[in-house]
Amino acid sequence: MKTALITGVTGQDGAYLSELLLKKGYLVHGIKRRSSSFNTQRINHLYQDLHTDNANFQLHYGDLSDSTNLIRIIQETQPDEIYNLAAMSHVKVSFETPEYTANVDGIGVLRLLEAVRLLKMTDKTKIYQASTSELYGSDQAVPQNEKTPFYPRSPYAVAKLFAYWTIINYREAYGMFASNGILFNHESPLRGETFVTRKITMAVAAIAAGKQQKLFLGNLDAKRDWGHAKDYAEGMWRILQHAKPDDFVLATGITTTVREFARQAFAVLGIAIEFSGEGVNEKGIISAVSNTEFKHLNEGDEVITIDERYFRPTEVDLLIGDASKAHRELGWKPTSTLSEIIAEMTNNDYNLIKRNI
Ligand code: NAP
Ligand code: F7E
Repeated sequence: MKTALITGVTGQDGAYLSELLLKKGYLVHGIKRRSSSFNTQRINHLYQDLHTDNANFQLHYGDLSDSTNLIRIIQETQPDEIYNLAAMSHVKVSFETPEYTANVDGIGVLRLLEAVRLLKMTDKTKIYQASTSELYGSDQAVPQNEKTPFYPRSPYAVAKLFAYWTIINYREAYGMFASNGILFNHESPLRGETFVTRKITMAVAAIAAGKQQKLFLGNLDAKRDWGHAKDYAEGMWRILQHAKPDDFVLATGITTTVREFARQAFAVLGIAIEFSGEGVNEKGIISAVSNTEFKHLNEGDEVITIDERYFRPTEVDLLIGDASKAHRELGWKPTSTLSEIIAEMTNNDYNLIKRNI
Protein backbone atom coordinates (compact mmCIF):
# COMPACT_ATOMS: atom_id res chain seq x y z
CA MET A 1 0.00 0.00 0.00
CA LYS A 2 1.44 3.38 -1.02
CA THR A 3 1.20 6.34 1.33
CA ALA A 4 0.41 9.85 0.11
CA LEU A 5 0.47 13.14 1.97
CA ILE A 6 -1.70 15.92 0.54
CA THR A 7 -1.29 19.53 1.64
CA GLY A 8 -4.39 21.60 0.84
CA VAL A 9 -6.54 18.49 1.25
CA THR A 10 -9.62 20.58 2.11
CA GLY A 11 -9.50 22.49 -1.20
CA GLN A 12 -11.13 21.69 -4.54
CA ASP A 13 -8.18 19.70 -5.91
CA GLY A 14 -7.40 18.09 -2.55
CA ALA A 15 -10.89 16.59 -2.50
CA TYR A 16 -10.72 15.13 -6.02
CA LEU A 17 -7.17 13.86 -5.52
CA SER A 18 -8.02 12.22 -2.18
CA GLU A 19 -10.94 10.42 -3.77
CA LEU A 20 -8.74 9.23 -6.65
CA LEU A 21 -5.89 7.99 -4.43
CA LEU A 22 -8.26 6.20 -2.05
CA LYS A 23 -9.82 4.42 -5.03
CA LYS A 24 -6.32 3.35 -6.07
CA GLY A 25 -5.76 1.81 -2.64
CA TYR A 26 -3.47 4.47 -1.14
CA LEU A 27 -3.26 5.34 2.53
CA VAL A 28 -3.99 9.08 2.33
CA HIS A 29 -2.87 11.63 4.90
CA GLY A 30 -4.06 15.20 4.56
CA ILE A 31 -2.96 18.43 6.18
CA LYS A 32 -5.78 20.74 7.22
CA ARG A 33 -5.61 24.13 8.87
CA ARG A 34 -7.20 24.86 12.18
CA SER A 35 -10.23 27.02 11.54
CA SER A 36 -12.93 28.47 13.80
CA SER A 37 -15.61 26.94 11.59
CA PHE A 38 -15.60 23.62 9.74
CA ASN A 39 -13.44 23.63 6.60
CA THR A 40 -13.79 19.96 5.63
CA GLN A 41 -17.09 20.09 3.68
CA ARG A 42 -15.43 18.90 0.47
CA ILE A 43 -13.95 15.78 2.07
CA ASN A 44 -16.48 14.85 4.74
CA HIS A 45 -17.74 11.95 2.60
CA LEU A 46 -14.24 10.41 2.65
CA TYR A 47 -13.65 10.84 6.34
CA GLN A 48 -13.70 7.82 8.60
CA ASP A 49 -14.10 7.87 12.35
CA LEU A 50 -10.66 8.05 13.94
CA HIS A 51 -11.65 5.11 16.11
CA THR A 52 -12.07 2.87 13.07
CA ASP A 53 -9.19 0.42 12.79
CA ASN A 54 -6.92 1.05 9.78
CA ALA A 55 -8.69 4.19 8.59
CA ASN A 56 -7.11 4.88 5.20
CA PHE A 57 -7.86 8.61 5.22
CA GLN A 58 -6.32 10.57 8.06
CA LEU A 59 -6.17 14.29 8.71
CA HIS A 60 -3.46 16.23 10.56
CA TYR A 61 -3.50 19.84 11.69
CA GLY A 62 -0.79 21.85 10.00
CA ASP A 63 0.21 24.92 8.06
CA LEU A 64 2.68 25.53 5.26
CA SER A 65 4.15 28.43 7.23
CA ASP A 66 5.21 26.11 10.09
CA SER A 67 8.40 24.12 9.34
CA THR A 68 8.53 22.06 12.52
CA ASN A 69 4.94 20.98 12.05
CA LEU A 70 5.69 19.84 8.49
CA ILE A 71 8.80 17.95 9.58
CA ARG A 72 6.84 16.14 12.29
CA ILE A 73 3.96 15.20 9.98
CA ILE A 74 6.30 13.89 7.28
CA GLN A 75 8.28 11.92 9.86
CA GLU A 76 5.11 10.40 11.31
CA THR A 77 3.42 9.60 8.00
CA GLN A 78 6.50 8.51 5.96
CA PRO A 79 4.86 9.37 2.60
CA ASP A 80 5.92 7.82 -0.72
CA GLU A 81 4.32 10.78 -2.48
CA ILE A 82 3.67 14.35 -1.33
CA TYR A 83 1.20 16.47 -3.29
CA ASN A 84 1.72 20.13 -2.39
CA LEU A 85 -1.66 21.67 -3.17
CA ALA A 86 -1.85 24.09 -0.23
CA ALA A 87 -1.82 27.74 -1.22
CA MET A 88 -3.44 31.11 -0.88
CA SER A 89 -4.81 30.45 -4.34
CA HIS A 90 -6.80 33.61 -5.15
CA VAL A 91 -4.95 35.89 -7.58
CA LYS A 92 -6.89 39.07 -6.70
CA VAL A 93 -6.54 38.45 -2.95
CA SER A 94 -2.77 38.03 -3.39
CA PHE A 95 -2.55 41.77 -4.18
CA GLU A 96 -4.04 42.42 -0.70
CA THR A 97 -1.88 39.83 1.11
CA PRO A 98 1.39 39.68 -0.85
CA GLU A 99 3.72 38.85 2.06
CA TYR A 100 1.53 36.04 3.36
CA THR A 101 1.13 34.70 -0.18
CA ALA A 102 4.91 34.69 -0.71
CA ASN A 103 5.42 32.89 2.60
CA VAL A 104 2.88 30.14 1.97
CA ASP A 105 2.89 29.74 -1.83
CA GLY A 106 6.61 30.38 -2.31
CA ILE A 107 8.55 29.38 0.79
CA GLY A 108 6.00 26.69 1.72
CA VAL A 109 7.38 24.27 -0.85
CA LEU A 110 10.94 25.00 0.29
CA ARG A 111 9.91 23.96 3.80
CA LEU A 112 8.54 20.67 2.47
CA LEU A 113 11.63 19.93 0.38
CA GLU A 114 13.94 20.74 3.29
CA ALA A 115 11.86 18.55 5.62
CA VAL A 116 12.25 15.60 3.23
CA ARG A 117 16.00 16.26 3.01
CA LEU A 118 16.46 16.66 6.77
CA LEU A 119 14.61 13.39 7.37
CA LYS A 120 16.84 11.65 4.80
CA MET A 121 13.81 10.65 2.74
CA THR A 122 14.99 12.00 -0.62
CA ASP A 123 15.21 8.51 -2.15
CA LYS A 124 11.81 7.48 -0.85
CA THR A 125 9.54 10.49 -1.27
CA LYS A 126 8.34 11.99 -4.58
CA ILE A 127 6.98 15.55 -4.55
CA TYR A 128 4.34 17.12 -6.78
CA GLN A 129 4.15 20.93 -6.84
CA ALA A 130 0.93 22.69 -7.87
CA SER A 131 2.37 25.13 -10.37
CA THR A 132 0.11 27.27 -12.47
CA SER A 133 -0.59 28.83 -15.85
CA GLU A 134 -0.51 32.17 -14.00
CA LEU A 135 3.29 31.87 -14.36
CA TYR A 136 2.91 32.79 -18.06
CA GLY A 137 1.21 36.08 -17.21
CA SER A 138 1.50 38.28 -20.25
CA ASP A 139 0.53 36.38 -23.33
CA GLN A 140 3.91 36.04 -24.98
CA ALA A 141 3.23 32.93 -27.05
CA VAL A 142 0.05 31.06 -27.88
CA PRO A 143 -0.54 28.30 -26.95
CA GLN A 144 1.67 28.08 -23.85
CA ASN A 145 3.76 24.95 -23.24
CA GLU A 146 6.62 23.81 -20.97
CA LYS A 147 9.10 25.94 -22.97
CA THR A 148 7.14 29.20 -22.99
CA PRO A 149 8.88 31.92 -20.94
CA PHE A 150 7.23 33.11 -17.74
CA TYR A 151 6.11 36.67 -16.92
CA PRO A 152 4.20 36.58 -13.61
CA ARG A 153 1.63 39.36 -13.16
CA SER A 154 0.57 39.04 -9.49
CA PRO A 155 2.09 38.38 -6.06
CA TYR A 156 0.48 34.93 -6.36
CA ALA A 157 2.27 34.19 -9.63
CA VAL A 158 5.59 35.59 -8.38
CA ALA A 159 5.39 33.33 -5.31
CA LYS A 160 4.52 30.34 -7.50
CA LEU A 161 7.51 31.16 -9.72
CA PHE A 162 9.81 30.85 -6.68
CA ALA A 163 8.19 27.51 -5.88
CA TYR A 164 8.50 26.29 -9.49
CA TRP A 165 12.25 26.96 -9.63
CA THR A 166 12.83 25.62 -6.12
CA ILE A 167 11.38 22.28 -7.24
CA ILE A 168 13.72 22.20 -10.25
CA ASN A 169 16.71 23.27 -8.18
CA TYR A 170 16.16 20.49 -5.60
CA ARG A 171 15.69 17.98 -8.41
CA GLU A 172 19.00 18.98 -9.98
CA ALA A 173 20.98 19.60 -6.78
CA TYR A 174 19.89 16.59 -4.72
CA GLY A 175 18.46 14.19 -7.30
CA MET A 176 15.03 14.40 -5.73
CA PHE A 177 11.93 13.19 -7.56
CA ALA A 178 10.29 16.63 -7.62
CA SER A 179 7.92 17.61 -10.43
CA ASN A 180 5.84 20.63 -11.42
CA GLY A 181 2.35 20.32 -12.83
CA ILE A 182 1.73 23.60 -14.68
CA LEU A 183 -2.04 23.44 -14.52
CA PHE A 184 -4.37 25.74 -16.40
CA ASN A 185 -7.64 26.76 -14.73
CA HIS A 186 -9.76 23.83 -13.63
CA GLU A 187 -13.24 24.05 -12.22
CA SER A 188 -16.01 21.89 -10.76
CA PRO A 189 -19.00 22.07 -8.42
CA LEU A 190 -16.37 22.09 -5.62
CA ARG A 191 -14.68 25.26 -6.93
CA GLY A 192 -14.22 28.04 -4.36
CA GLU A 193 -17.13 30.48 -4.43
CA THR A 194 -15.11 33.61 -5.27
CA PHE A 195 -13.42 32.28 -8.42
CA VAL A 196 -15.20 33.63 -11.46
CA THR A 197 -16.76 30.38 -12.75
CA ARG A 198 -18.37 29.39 -9.46
CA LYS A 199 -19.32 32.99 -8.71
CA ILE A 200 -21.18 33.01 -12.03
CA THR A 201 -22.91 29.62 -11.67
CA MET A 202 -24.01 30.41 -8.11
CA ALA A 203 -25.36 33.80 -9.16
CA VAL A 204 -27.19 32.34 -12.18
CA ALA A 205 -28.83 29.80 -9.85
CA ALA A 206 -29.77 32.52 -7.33
CA ILE A 207 -31.17 34.83 -10.05
CA ALA A 208 -33.21 31.95 -11.51
CA ALA A 209 -34.53 31.08 -8.05
CA GLY A 210 -35.51 34.71 -7.40
CA LYS A 211 -32.95 35.11 -4.61
CA GLN A 212 -30.65 37.64 -6.31
CA GLN A 213 -31.19 40.33 -8.95
CA LYS A 214 -27.78 40.97 -10.41
CA LEU A 215 -24.31 39.58 -10.84
CA PHE A 216 -21.42 42.04 -10.51
CA LEU A 217 -18.29 41.09 -12.46
CA GLY A 218 -14.92 42.59 -13.42
CA ASN A 219 -13.06 41.99 -16.68
CA LEU A 220 -15.35 40.13 -19.09
CA ASP A 221 -12.69 40.05 -21.83
CA ALA A 222 -10.24 37.81 -19.92
CA LYS A 223 -9.78 34.46 -21.65
CA ARG A 224 -9.12 31.26 -19.76
CA ASP A 225 -8.44 27.63 -20.68
CA TRP A 226 -10.95 25.93 -18.36
CA GLY A 227 -10.93 22.17 -17.69
CA HIS A 228 -12.48 19.86 -15.07
CA ALA A 229 -10.67 19.46 -11.71
CA LYS A 230 -11.33 15.71 -11.71
CA ASP A 231 -9.33 15.26 -14.94
CA TYR A 232 -6.50 17.36 -13.51
CA ALA A 233 -6.28 15.27 -10.32
CA GLU A 234 -5.70 12.23 -12.55
CA GLY A 235 -2.94 14.22 -14.30
CA MET A 236 -1.23 15.06 -10.99
CA TRP A 237 -1.09 11.39 -10.09
CA ARG A 238 0.28 10.45 -13.52
CA ILE A 239 3.03 13.07 -13.18
CA LEU A 240 4.33 11.30 -10.07
CA GLN A 241 4.05 7.83 -11.69
CA HIS A 242 6.25 8.91 -14.64
CA ALA A 243 9.63 7.17 -14.95
CA LYS A 244 11.49 10.39 -14.15
CA PRO A 245 10.72 13.71 -12.47
CA ASP A 246 9.73 16.40 -14.97
CA ASP A 247 7.43 19.36 -15.57
CA PHE A 248 4.13 19.07 -17.46
CA VAL A 249 1.43 21.41 -18.71
CA LEU A 250 -2.15 20.19 -18.18
CA ALA A 251 -4.69 22.12 -20.24
CA THR A 252 -7.55 21.65 -22.71
CA GLY A 253 -6.15 23.80 -25.55
CA ILE A 254 -9.40 25.76 -25.81
CA THR A 255 -9.85 29.30 -24.49
CA THR A 256 -13.09 31.14 -23.68
CA THR A 257 -13.93 34.62 -22.40
CA VAL A 258 -15.54 35.26 -19.03
CA ARG A 259 -18.43 36.86 -20.97
CA GLU A 260 -19.07 33.65 -22.95
CA PHE A 261 -18.86 31.53 -19.79
CA ALA A 262 -21.58 33.70 -18.22
CA ARG A 263 -23.75 33.57 -21.36
CA GLN A 264 -23.58 29.77 -21.42
CA ALA A 265 -24.31 29.45 -17.68
CA PHE A 266 -27.54 31.48 -18.01
CA ALA A 267 -28.45 29.43 -21.11
CA VAL A 268 -28.22 26.18 -19.09
CA LEU A 269 -31.33 27.29 -17.15
CA GLY A 270 -33.14 28.57 -20.26
CA ILE A 271 -32.26 32.26 -19.82
CA ALA A 272 -30.82 33.93 -22.93
CA ILE A 273 -28.72 37.02 -22.33
CA GLU A 274 -27.16 39.58 -24.65
CA PHE A 275 -24.39 42.05 -23.91
CA SER A 276 -24.49 45.72 -24.80
CA GLY A 277 -22.28 48.73 -24.07
CA GLU A 278 -18.51 48.82 -23.60
CA GLY A 279 -15.93 48.79 -20.80
CA VAL A 280 -17.37 49.62 -17.40
CA ASN A 281 -20.72 50.40 -19.05
CA GLU A 282 -21.18 46.94 -20.51
CA LYS A 283 -24.31 45.14 -19.29
CA GLY A 284 -25.78 41.65 -19.60
CA ILE A 285 -29.49 41.86 -20.38
CA ILE A 286 -32.12 39.12 -20.61
CA SER A 287 -33.27 38.67 -24.24
CA ALA A 288 -35.54 35.65 -23.73
CA VAL A 289 -36.64 33.23 -21.01
CA SER A 290 -37.66 29.80 -22.25
CA ASN A 291 -38.11 28.24 -18.80
CA THR A 292 -41.70 28.94 -17.75
CA GLU A 293 -40.83 28.43 -14.05
CA PHE A 294 -39.04 31.80 -13.95
CA LYS A 295 -42.04 34.16 -14.07
CA HIS A 296 -40.16 36.85 -12.14
CA LEU A 297 -37.62 37.25 -14.98
CA ASN A 298 -38.42 39.47 -17.95
CA GLU A 299 -36.89 40.40 -21.26
CA GLY A 300 -34.84 43.58 -20.75
CA ASP A 301 -33.86 42.84 -17.11
CA GLU A 302 -30.23 43.76 -16.43
CA VAL A 303 -28.59 40.75 -14.79
CA ILE A 304 -24.86 41.52 -15.24
CA THR A 305 -23.23 44.81 -14.27
CA ILE A 306 -19.53 45.68 -14.27
CA ASP A 307 -17.96 46.56 -10.93
CA GLU A 308 -14.45 48.00 -11.21
CA ARG A 309 -13.59 46.60 -7.78
CA TYR A 310 -13.11 43.22 -9.43
CA PHE A 311 -10.47 44.55 -11.86
CA ARG A 312 -6.90 43.54 -11.03
CA PRO A 313 -3.94 45.94 -10.87
CA THR A 314 -2.25 43.76 -13.50
CA GLU A 315 -4.34 41.26 -15.46
CA VAL A 316 -3.53 38.05 -17.32
CA ASP A 317 -5.49 38.54 -20.55
CA LEU A 318 -5.17 35.27 -22.42
CA LEU A 319 -4.33 31.72 -21.36
CA ILE A 320 -4.43 28.76 -23.68
CA GLY A 321 -2.35 25.68 -22.96
CA ASP A 322 -0.63 23.06 -25.07
CA ALA A 323 -0.69 19.75 -23.14
CA SER A 324 0.79 17.65 -25.93
CA LYS A 325 3.78 16.60 -23.76
CA ALA A 326 1.44 15.25 -21.06
CA HIS A 327 -0.59 13.50 -23.73
CA ARG A 328 2.50 11.96 -25.34
CA GLU A 329 4.46 10.99 -22.20
CA LEU A 330 1.72 10.42 -19.60
CA GLY A 331 -1.19 9.39 -21.82
CA TRP A 332 -3.19 12.19 -20.18
CA LYS A 333 -5.95 14.15 -21.84
CA PRO A 334 -9.01 15.97 -20.53
CA THR A 335 -12.34 14.15 -20.76
CA SER A 336 -14.85 16.96 -20.01
CA THR A 337 -15.81 19.76 -22.40
CA LEU A 338 -16.40 23.28 -21.11
CA SER A 339 -20.11 23.13 -21.92
CA GLU A 340 -20.40 19.93 -19.85
CA ILE A 341 -18.56 21.63 -16.96
CA ILE A 342 -20.80 24.73 -17.13
CA ALA A 343 -23.93 22.55 -17.18
CA GLU A 344 -22.70 20.45 -14.23
CA MET A 345 -21.79 23.50 -12.13
CA THR A 346 -24.93 25.50 -12.92
CA ASN A 347 -27.33 22.58 -12.37
CA ASN A 348 -25.53 21.68 -9.15
CA ASP A 349 -25.86 25.24 -7.82
CA TYR A 350 -29.50 25.45 -8.89
CA ASN A 351 -30.30 22.17 -7.12
CA LEU A 352 -28.48 23.38 -3.98
CA ILE A 353 -30.46 26.61 -3.86
CA LYS A 354 -33.78 24.89 -4.52
CA ARG A 355 -33.08 22.45 -1.71
CA ASN A 356 -32.55 25.35 0.70
CA ILE A 357 -35.68 27.34 -0.25
P1 NAP B 1 -8.24 25.92 -3.10
O1 NAP B 1 -9.57 25.29 -3.32
O2 NAP B 1 -8.16 27.37 -2.79
O3 NAP B 1 -7.51 25.07 -1.95
C1 NAP B 1 -6.33 25.54 -1.33
C2 NAP B 1 -6.02 24.66 -0.16
O4 NAP B 1 -4.85 25.15 0.51
C3 NAP B 1 -7.12 24.60 0.92
O5 NAP B 1 -7.15 23.31 1.46
C4 NAP B 1 -6.62 25.59 1.96
O6 NAP B 1 -7.13 25.37 3.24
C5 NAP B 1 -5.13 25.27 1.90
N1 NAP B 1 -4.27 26.30 2.47
C6 NAP B 1 -4.27 27.63 2.23
N2 NAP B 1 -3.33 28.25 2.94
C7 NAP B 1 -2.70 27.29 3.67
C8 NAP B 1 -1.64 27.29 4.62
N3 NAP B 1 -1.05 28.42 4.99
N4 NAP B 1 -1.25 26.10 5.15
C9 NAP B 1 -1.88 24.95 4.81
N5 NAP B 1 -2.90 24.88 3.93
C10 NAP B 1 -3.30 26.03 3.37
O7 NAP B 1 -7.30 25.67 -4.37
P2 NAP B 1 -7.42 24.56 -5.53
O8 NAP B 1 -8.21 25.15 -6.65
O9 NAP B 1 -7.79 23.26 -4.94
O10 NAP B 1 -5.91 24.51 -6.05
C11 NAP B 1 -4.96 23.62 -5.49
C12 NAP B 1 -3.56 24.13 -5.78
O11 NAP B 1 -3.37 24.23 -7.18
C13 NAP B 1 -3.24 25.50 -5.23
O12 NAP B 1 -1.88 25.50 -4.86
C14 NAP B 1 -3.46 26.44 -6.40
O13 NAP B 1 -2.66 27.60 -6.25
C15 NAP B 1 -2.99 25.55 -7.54
N6 NAP B 1 -3.60 25.77 -8.84
C16 NAP B 1 -4.96 25.79 -8.97
C17 NAP B 1 -5.52 25.92 -10.22
C18 NAP B 1 -7.01 25.90 -10.41
O14 NAP B 1 -7.48 26.31 -11.49
N7 NAP B 1 -7.78 25.41 -9.45
C19 NAP B 1 -4.69 26.00 -11.36
C20 NAP B 1 -3.31 25.96 -11.19
C21 NAP B 1 -2.77 25.82 -9.92
P3 NAP B 1 -8.59 25.94 3.69
O15 NAP B 1 -9.60 24.99 3.08
O16 NAP B 1 -8.53 25.89 5.15
O17 NAP B 1 -8.71 27.33 3.12
O1 F7E C 1 -10.38 34.71 -12.53
C1 F7E C 1 -11.78 37.57 -14.34
C2 F7E C 1 -10.45 37.77 -13.65
O2 F7E C 1 -10.31 34.34 -10.07
C3 F7E C 1 -10.44 34.36 -13.89
C4 F7E C 1 -6.82 30.23 -9.56
O3 F7E C 1 -7.27 28.91 -9.38
O4 F7E C 1 -6.59 29.88 -11.92
C5 F7E C 1 -7.22 30.69 -10.96
O5 F7E C 1 -6.83 32.06 -11.11
C6 F7E C 1 -10.59 35.62 -14.73
C7 F7E C 1 -9.60 36.73 -14.38
O6 F7E C 1 -9.14 32.72 -11.64
C8 F7E C 1 -14.36 38.49 -11.98
O7 F7E C 1 -10.00 39.12 -13.79
C9 F7E C 1 -13.90 38.89 -14.05
O8 F7E C 1 -9.09 37.28 -15.56
O9 F7E C 1 -11.57 32.71 -11.54
P1 F7E C 1 -10.42 33.61 -11.36
P2 F7E C 1 -7.63 33.07 -12.02
O10 F7E C 1 -7.25 34.43 -11.61
O11 F7E C 1 -7.47 32.72 -13.46
C10 F7E C 1 -5.16 29.90 -11.89
C11 F7E C 1 -4.65 28.95 -12.96
C12 F7E C 1 -4.60 29.65 -10.55
O12 F7E C 1 -3.49 29.14 -10.41
C13 F7E C 1 -5.30 30.28 -9.39
O13 F7E C 1 -4.98 29.60 -8.17
O14 F7E C 1 -11.89 36.16 -14.48
N1 F7E C 1 -12.94 38.07 -13.58
N2 F7E C 1 -14.78 39.17 -13.08
C14 F7E C 1 -13.20 37.79 -12.30
N3 F7E C 1 -12.57 36.99 -11.41
C15 F7E C 1 -13.11 36.88 -10.17
N4 F7E C 1 -12.52 36.05 -9.26
N5 F7E C 1 -14.23 37.55 -9.81
C16 F7E C 1 -14.91 38.38 -10.67
O15 F7E C 1 -15.91 38.98 -10.34
